[in-house]
Amino acid sequence: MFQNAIVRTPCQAMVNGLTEADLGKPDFELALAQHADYIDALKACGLKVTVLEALEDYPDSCFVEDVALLTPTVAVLTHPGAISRRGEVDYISAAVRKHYKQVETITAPGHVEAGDIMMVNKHFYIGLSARTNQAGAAQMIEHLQTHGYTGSTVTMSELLHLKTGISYLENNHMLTFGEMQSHSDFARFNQIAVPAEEAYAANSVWINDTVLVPKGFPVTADNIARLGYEVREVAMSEFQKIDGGLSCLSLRF
Ligand code: CIR
Repeated sequence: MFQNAIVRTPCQAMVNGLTEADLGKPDFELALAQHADYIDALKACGLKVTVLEALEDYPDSCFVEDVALLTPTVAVLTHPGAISRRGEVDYISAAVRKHYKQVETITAPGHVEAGDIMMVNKHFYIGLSARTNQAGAAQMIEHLQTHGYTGSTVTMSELLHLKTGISYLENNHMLTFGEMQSHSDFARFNQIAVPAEEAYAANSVWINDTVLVPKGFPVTADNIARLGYEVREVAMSEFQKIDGGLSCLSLRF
């Protein structure tokens, strides 16, 4: 069960966030409203939410999930592959250190963005992407092993981050999209296949037996509800325009 979450208010510069999506520029006011609703959803799941201030110098800084990995006992500050995002790490550090005594770091030439990391019980799957390299993954696995966890790398070629295409919903259930559906690493899980037209919903988040699902993907929402979970939809259109998924907007621990 999770008790806490950390989020960061989107800055006005978020309209210029990194993106490969061809969906136009975000509407900043609508993004703020969607972010507020996201915070409400976290609170409805029973989490105490720390809201950090906007960082105007870092357009993508609302995607806090990428700059730290939080486990039950240790936090690891990452070293993002995206150069424009590296400075975000210093700003998340203080908030993380308030909650964790044990804090490790990833250093160059290692790159890690924690959107590439999926926790399944005490094991962490680490996607090798344009943002997370082998050196970074190796450092991460070493830190995890020091603290009693295990880690392994996952090859991938089509997705921005590992969790863009896969989400663990606990109880052996896993949402999978595209290349993740035929990946041997995940064959043993009960896979809920996300159809191509709902690809964005492959990034959904289990929080204390509620699953947050982006709004507008009814097939996936229904499939998750059928597993017995409470489903809460959250409008994410403005974050989707800059390639941000539901999980990226918070650190949960
Ligand atoms: C980026 O490209 O870094 C941001 N525009 C989106 C980051 C989304 N984070 C994630 O999927 N974990």
